Amino acid sequence: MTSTRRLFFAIALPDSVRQAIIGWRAGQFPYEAGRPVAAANLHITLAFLGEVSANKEQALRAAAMRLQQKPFTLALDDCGHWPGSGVVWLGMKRAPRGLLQLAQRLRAQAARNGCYQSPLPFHPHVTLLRQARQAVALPPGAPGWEITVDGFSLYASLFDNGRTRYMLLDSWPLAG
Ligand code: 3AM
Repeated sequence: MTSTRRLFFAIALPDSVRQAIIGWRAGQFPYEAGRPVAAANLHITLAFLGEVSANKEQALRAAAMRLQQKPFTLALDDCGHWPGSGVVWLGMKRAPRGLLQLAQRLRAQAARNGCYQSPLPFHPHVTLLRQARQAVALPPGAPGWEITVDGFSLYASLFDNGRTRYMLLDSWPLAG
């Protein structure tokens, strides 16, 4: 039996922004709104890869290394709720072209390597709360934290002691 890991490509958020987000979140949402995602787990998913074998992981890493793209900035200035998936999220009123391009390239590579990719449109976001299936009073916007994205990362999603934990495996710079 070959072992697999549950992997995804994502943008890591700077520690200062993660801390600012959890401070803001604590003041915006009551306890019963949903289960807060741990500060260490806040990220923007670019491409979910699913259960990946070591061979496939190697191919995906090689593709990530070949990817050439310039850094870009984004502003987390929007907030919303998807009751179906029970997710309250932080996002962007206007996602920068660089972000959409990066995700599109990684998702195309993932699909080429046999990782199923959802046909639903890509909505870049940071998941703030999970299990938020009831109506949630949303703030009118979000403070608009600006982030310079000069790289992207590969994470493994682990489940231990009843908790999901994301382990950073590798990062690649954006330059080109
Ligand atoms: O970035 P967020 O939190 O929205 O929901 C999972 C998380 O997304 C998502 O991948 C990210 C890292 O775990 N995810 C989990 N299973 C998935 C699936 N089958 C999935 N995304 C798409 N298809």
